[in-house]
Amino acid sequence: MKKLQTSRRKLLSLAGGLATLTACAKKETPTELGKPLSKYGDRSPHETSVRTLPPADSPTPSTGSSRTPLQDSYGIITPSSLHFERHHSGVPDIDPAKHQLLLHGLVNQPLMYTLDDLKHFPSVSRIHFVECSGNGRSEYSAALGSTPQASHGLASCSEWTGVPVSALLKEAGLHPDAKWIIAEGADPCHLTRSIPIAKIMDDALLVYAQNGEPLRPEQGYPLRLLLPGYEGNTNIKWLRRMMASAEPAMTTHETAYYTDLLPDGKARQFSLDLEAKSVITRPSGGQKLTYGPGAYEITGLAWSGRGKIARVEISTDNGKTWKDAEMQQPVFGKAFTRFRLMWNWDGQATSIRSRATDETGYLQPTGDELADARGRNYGYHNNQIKTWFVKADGSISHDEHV
Ligand SMILES: Nc1nc2c(c(=O)[nH]1)N[C@H]1C(S)=C(S)[C@@H](COP(=O)(O)O)O[C@H]1N2
Ligand SMILES: [Mo]
Repeated sequence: MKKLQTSRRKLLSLAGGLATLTACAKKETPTELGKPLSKYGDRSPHETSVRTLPPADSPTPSTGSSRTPLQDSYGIITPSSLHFERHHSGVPDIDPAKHQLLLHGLVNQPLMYTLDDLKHFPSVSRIHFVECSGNGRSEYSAALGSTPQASHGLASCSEWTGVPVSALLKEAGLHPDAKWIIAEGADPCHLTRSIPIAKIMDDALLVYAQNGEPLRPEQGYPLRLLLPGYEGNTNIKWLRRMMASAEPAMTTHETAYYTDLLPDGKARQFSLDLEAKSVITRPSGGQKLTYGPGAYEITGLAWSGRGKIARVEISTDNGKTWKDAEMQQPVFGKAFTRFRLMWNWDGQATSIRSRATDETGYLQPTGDELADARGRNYGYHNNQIKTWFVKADGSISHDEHV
């Protein structure tokens, strides 16, 4: 910040500026004009925040994930162009006019829906996060995530528009023996997951729009299953089939993957609800407190798959004491919640961290608490408290020693 001086000379030049503006308004002095109107907007060329990609020489470029730059985000909505991606066999190119959804199995009347059929139903719009169960995996290992993007970037939050799945099931007539819905994607790997019927009837949505426009191809265009608060993998993109069944299908993605090996050697299956989590996004790893000792806003994101965030606390003294952060209102259930707290940095080395409590009373665990319960299995569903280390020179790192 530069200090501005109000001198007589400044005031005179200000007056000169005003005269020029008035002249411009009168079109007396044609100057170089700006760019004309455009049909579809783009961000300023000065903005460079992007998703991180796997190495360019990956032998399997159609599988993998890209991460949202959470450290650059404002508020709670992720721009669609920066929503994280996780594809198991690439993004299919689907013609919405030809796409259909089959609903069959334990129903009285199997049905086939076009996109137009689905848009004919009363619609709902809801704000929810999507998070991959692999998000936070870095925190199990010694190579901790060095920025919010690296540690927590497999999570994003959008406004989704579509139809409650329950509306379709009412139309098809669900058989009393139906306890699961087996949902299948139209991508080459036909990703398939079994979803408990209670979840489907509670708040499952078939979404065709994201942040006010049709879904992005990367997010499942033209149709996706959106299961608020459930692990990302179950949110089947490019959805083409739902089969009502008495039993889960035991597919690859609910047996070989996305299960949690526990310390006693058994594996936990169907870890569907994502537990409360938070991360400070600014100031965070890779950034610097460039204004020296003084006041800084600490801000970040918290979310829970079990409902609303009830409280976010921040510690700026290595976890010794905690202060309540302010939460941006309104707070939505199973959505990103933006939190903020003013902090007066005294110029000493310290560490900062946040912890979230959700409306069920569940408190985000420390790394040690998580390891006691689950072991250090380098697997999925890591929601431990994330710490950023601040050095006396103001630089911030994910690691005390770096
Ligand atoms: N059909 C299909 N659905 C899918 C996937 C996929 O590869 N194919 N990936 C899943 C995984 S593992 C995650 S984490 C989320 C990612 O959603 P996004 O790419 O919109 O962020 O979609 C899920 N749904
Ligand atoms: Mo995932």
